[in-house]
Amino acid sequence: MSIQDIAIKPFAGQKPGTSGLRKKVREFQQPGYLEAFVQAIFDSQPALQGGSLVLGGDGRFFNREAAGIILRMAAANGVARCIIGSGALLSTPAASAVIRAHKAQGGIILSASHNPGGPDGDFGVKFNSSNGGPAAEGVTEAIYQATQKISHYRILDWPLPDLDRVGETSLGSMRVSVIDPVHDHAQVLQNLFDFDAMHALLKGGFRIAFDGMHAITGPYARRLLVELLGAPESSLLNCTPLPDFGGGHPDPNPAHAEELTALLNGRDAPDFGAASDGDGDRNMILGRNLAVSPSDSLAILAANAHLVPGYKNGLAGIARSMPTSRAADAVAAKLGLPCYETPTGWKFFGNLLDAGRITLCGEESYGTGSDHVREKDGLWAVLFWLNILAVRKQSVTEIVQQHWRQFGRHYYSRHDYEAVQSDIAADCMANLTKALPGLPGQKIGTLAITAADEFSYTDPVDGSISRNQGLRIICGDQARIIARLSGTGTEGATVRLYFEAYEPDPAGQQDDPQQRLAPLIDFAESLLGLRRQSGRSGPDVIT
Ligand code: VG1
Ligand code: CO
Repeated sequence: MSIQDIAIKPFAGQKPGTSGLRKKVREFQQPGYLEAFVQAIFDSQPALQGGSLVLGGDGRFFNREAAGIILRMAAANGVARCIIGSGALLSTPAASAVIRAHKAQGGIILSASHNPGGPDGDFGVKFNSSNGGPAAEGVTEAIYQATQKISHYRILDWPLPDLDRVGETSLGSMRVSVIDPVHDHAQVLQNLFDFDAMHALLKGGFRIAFDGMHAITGPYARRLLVELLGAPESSLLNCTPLPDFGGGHPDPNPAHAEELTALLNGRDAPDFGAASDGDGDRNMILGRNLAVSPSDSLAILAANAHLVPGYKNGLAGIARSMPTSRAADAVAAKLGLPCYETPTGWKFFGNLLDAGRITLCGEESYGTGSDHVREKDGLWAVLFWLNILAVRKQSVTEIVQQHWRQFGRHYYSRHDYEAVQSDIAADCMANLTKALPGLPGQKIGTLAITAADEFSYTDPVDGSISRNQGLRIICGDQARIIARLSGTGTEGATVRLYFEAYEPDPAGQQDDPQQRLAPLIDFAESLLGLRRQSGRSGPDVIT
């Protein structure tokens, strides 16, 4: 058994983005590429030496090989114990739960989340800190700095233990605990929700459909929904994890979860539908003929949290990412709760959660979560909805429409222009940036623009400042347009445009969102020139 010190060049890969380092599988497979990034984690996080590291991924192509390399590197870098999900699997929220349950010093999650997998698809590596959450910006920066001066990586030259059998084993002097990937996470969820009430709901004939999109959530959904809540096995769609996700795009939205959406819109539809993404942190909630907007979902969970055992004593506060609609703000105002607006990406919720300032948080990109872990959590949201449905005994549609009547409706849509030529995307964003100072006072139809700026965020807990977090055009409480560049794409640039319009009057709440938002959509194009310059007739994905 020997520790090898292998020479490598400083890392030329780009900085980690919104959620870890995400690249094509082929880039990660280049000799020394994964190793350089992982060595930079060990070099910049000294607490891992002599400490515990959690490891697991979403099962995509290259997951197992990467886990093997990281295990052997962990052993060579002095990690005392590695806790790994059997089969090298862990969903992102489960990894967060495991880090917290075992008081580990950190975790490495192998996932490119909702990006497609397979040999031609994407791979990713995320580092989570000891609170269970995504590395804060300072930690990411330290890892990045370490990649720039790296000269060697350390790896143990020794065969791996059996990672498929749950139990204690070792690799060199490192203890290896192979755990059931579902157990710790299921335990946390069982402490939050009324499983008896949900069991009774399903027993009473309430039908559900859960789409695992051939990604990591299959085993989690089977344990929670079938084994613990008694849903029939037929409620599970695409719940066998596959390395290429069955060729699909594991992004739970009506565009990519077509099969489930068609099921809920068809004859004899189930009462409730849900889907999760590649790594299990996102959720989409469907009723019959209704896709709940993720921004509305956050607001509805907040307004109904008192019905759920884990939140019955009330919420400390709510946070949403800046592009997420202000539906949650309306609920916070009604409940007298603080409401925080953070930049896109879950890492910005971490300090607020750790400081006890918020209990619930969410993003427009189908992410919702709470202080139970430090990641967004797909199955948590599914159970939260089922618990509310079990108590209120109404349909998803009734609950959503009643919410709009009470709080007003925030029409919402996100338009994604994917893999745009980088210089064109930059040019369009520059057009908008230039226009911003002249916008206040102008009108979009009847809406008066009250402010236009580039969003920057000062963390209320540690005072750190994050600039360039998106361009905003604000029409008071009435409407907003937001534009930002994605930090998770792996080809060209992805431009995201977000549109929101508020309608307090119940008589005006039944329109189609695209129609209602059309003046905002046209106005954005007039400033950006994105369709014109990219030669596209419209967005690639509308959610
Ligand atoms: C996207 C979403 C963002 C989310 C991030 C990671 O980032 O917009 O809300 O936090 O993905 O989600 P971007 O920079 O492409 O807009 V996941 O499910 O990849 O961990
Ligand atoms: Co994800």
